[in-house]
Amino acid sequence: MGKTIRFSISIPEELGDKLEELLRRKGYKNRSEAFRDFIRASLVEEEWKDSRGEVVGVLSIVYDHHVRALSEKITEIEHCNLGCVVSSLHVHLDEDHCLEAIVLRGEKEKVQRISDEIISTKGVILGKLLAASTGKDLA
Ligand code: NI
Repeated sequence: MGKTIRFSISIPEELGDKLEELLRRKGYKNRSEAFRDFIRASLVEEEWKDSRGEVVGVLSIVYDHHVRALSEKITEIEHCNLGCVVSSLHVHLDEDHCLEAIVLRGEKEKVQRISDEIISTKGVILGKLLAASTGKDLA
């Protein structure tokens, strides 16, 4: 980590009260840590808006493993995109349902396309792509 800088900011009192309440609810011990996280979250948001760069996403899906050939279809999509699928975690939730967390890394459009392909597969009940980061441009 580089040099640390200090600066002060001015905000309306009401907003300050809301900020304190938010930090308390989220369990932040100090404002600096919260602001570091807020800034990083904005940087990741920007990273995902730029389609040229490399992104990392975590796709979580819940599906019914009784749906015919679904597990095989998901595995097939993963195998067809080896360069982009970094890892996956499988959890047997109950007798019927499975959860998978799939880490995707690559060009945003490709990560999005793979994610959409998996989510839209018949039998996938819930799918959500979390915008993570390579961490490269985050201090
Ligand atoms: Ni399972």
